[in-house]
Amino acid sequence: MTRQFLGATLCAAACLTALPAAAQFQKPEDEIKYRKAAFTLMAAHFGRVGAMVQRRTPWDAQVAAANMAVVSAVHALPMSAFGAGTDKGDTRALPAVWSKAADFKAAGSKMSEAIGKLDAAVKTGNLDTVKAAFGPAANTCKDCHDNFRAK
Ligand code: ASC
Repeated sequence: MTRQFLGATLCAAACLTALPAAAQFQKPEDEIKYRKAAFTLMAAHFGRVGAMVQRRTPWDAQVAAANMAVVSAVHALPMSAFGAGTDKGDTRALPAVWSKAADFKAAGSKMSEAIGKLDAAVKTGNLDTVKAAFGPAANTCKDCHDNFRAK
């Protein structure tokens, strides 16, 4: 094994372990577009579960699970798209995202945890179980909107 190959292999392994789907961005505006697209997907699919929880659409465990699968796959992606230079432009992200970076990260972890619990609840197929986990998950969305997003 050449040293170059070994180096490349170790780097690939380390990078993949750190963040499996980390996107690379050419320009700050690409990064802003990316995170907004991810939030749009989350809102659409989370909203479909919410509609069932609020009885606006009929409860369907399979449909709920399919929607939560999208939320679970996408929810962590925006957190890696608030890099340097993406505080300006077509964004409502408040300066607190960067000035209170630890709080922002903690809010993201809280969201992740609540989404995980909601995903598990949806997999039980029981609407009451889903109802109990939905509110806490929605509140983590709201917390971030209140503290880190302009109105
Ligand atoms: C949603 C959605 C959000 C959250 C938030 C909860 O369905 O799109 O951003 O719930 O409104 O307060």
